[in-house]
Amino acid sequence: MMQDLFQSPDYYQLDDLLTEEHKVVRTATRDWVKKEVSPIIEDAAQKAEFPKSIIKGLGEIGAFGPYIPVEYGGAGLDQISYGLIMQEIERGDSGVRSTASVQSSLVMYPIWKYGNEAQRKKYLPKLATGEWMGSFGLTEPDHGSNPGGMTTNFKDKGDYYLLNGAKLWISNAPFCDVAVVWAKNEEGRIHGLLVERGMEGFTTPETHNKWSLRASATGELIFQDVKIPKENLLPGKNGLGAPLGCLDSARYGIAWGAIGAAMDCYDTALRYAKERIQFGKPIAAYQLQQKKLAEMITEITKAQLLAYRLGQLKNENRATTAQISMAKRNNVDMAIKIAREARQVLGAMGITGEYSIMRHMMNLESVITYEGTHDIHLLITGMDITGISAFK
Ligand code: TGC
Ligand code: FAD
Repeated sequence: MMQDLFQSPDYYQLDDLLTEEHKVVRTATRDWVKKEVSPIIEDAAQKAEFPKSIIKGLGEIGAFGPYIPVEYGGAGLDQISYGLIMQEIERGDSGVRSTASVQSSLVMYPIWKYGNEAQRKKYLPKLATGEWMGSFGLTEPDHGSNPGGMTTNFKDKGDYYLLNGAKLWISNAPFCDVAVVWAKNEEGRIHGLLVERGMEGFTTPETHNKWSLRASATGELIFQDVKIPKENLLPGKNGLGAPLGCLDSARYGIAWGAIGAAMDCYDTALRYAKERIQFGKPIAAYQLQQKKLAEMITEITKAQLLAYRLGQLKNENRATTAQISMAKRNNVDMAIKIAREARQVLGAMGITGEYSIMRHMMNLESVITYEGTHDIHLLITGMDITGISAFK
């Protein structure tokens, strides 16, 4: 079993900026990850299985809906606490953070923001404990970066809606109890529908043979003439802006989460470099290895500052989509580069499951693709600063 020796880097004394509540939340999550995730995650990834045994614990530490009000079962925390929880969970594994992100920002968030009171009361408390698990269906086989082109659709049949179509690459799909599904009505307007497991014509086959996010279950959502009760439509917002609003919240969490993965790679590489002797000296004594480690801690520190400031703006409801997009892009790119460098510091040992680095590196290939690819985020910044969309 892998021993978790993680020590968190804090080169610019960012802890001074955190409140006592932030630190308590972070410590509780870090301790839980060391106890419940680190001992099992390598095995789960090797077997390509999502470890369902941790769902209850994720609910208990407040990882499902950290910022959702307490009256709906959430933890009622601020955005920086939410970020710190995502950082600590992704320090363990991006796939586990994915499960928490999807549940919180892509399932609970739209029900909280766009749902009515009956929907909030029915779904949110059960989602907060993990008694029910959710998924978010936006991407389709032919519409990934361009979700506005989706073809999944529903027709008003008087007593119910009839849903047809398919979603692909959906985290948590194979075991979700409820899916937030984005589909077009007969006028071509996008709406969110709550589709529950057991509804006739709704299936969720798992996607196999992934080399990335192996400890997270990914699948399809297939709808063949599914009858959706009318009370399952989210009434509060429609149009592409509705799912994109959820992505703002999830991308913010990823900007923090990626720091966790990078910290784990850096910390592992630093410890290894100080212990590994070659040519009579620890490899940490050689300039080329020091350059790698010095660049890693510099990039982590810059990413921490970006995430912290974004958290302040989020707390004040002032963070823009473009600011969130920049942090997601920068921090995931930073993490994937650190993972690649850190793996080299470990030489051959770096390719084994004895250390977490290769798993982080492979996971981050999904993280740099989902929630908007690196290129799409570059174009979002490009559009923001020039005023010209280069998407179409
Ligand atoms: P565009 O014309 O820019 O916008 C369409 C309408 O939406 C409005 N809008 C927003 N509203 C609220 N919040 C936002 N963040 C918004 N961004 C845009 C916009 O004002 C407009 O409104 P209206 O009234 O004028 O119609 O849309 P576009 O078709 O040009 O596309 C823009 C683009 C490419 C940036 C966008 O579609 C995009 O972000 N594409 C990337 C797709 C993506 O990120 N998919 C993620 C799927 S979910 C996922 O990956 C989960 S992984 C989770 C895990 O496991 O952790
Ligand atoms: P494409 O859109 O086909 O893009 C292919 C390439 O073309 C990319 O490099 C892209 O940057 C580039 N490209 C596309 N358009 C442009 C352009 N206009 N200009 C320049 N370059 C462009 N989706 C969900 O809805 N829910 C989920 O829970 C979910 N979970 C996921 C889990 C995993 C493990 C993965 C891998 C994906 C998940 N996704 C999910 C889907 C994810 O959001 C999409 O994969 C992503 O949005 C990219 O879409 P695509 O894969 O179809 O790539």
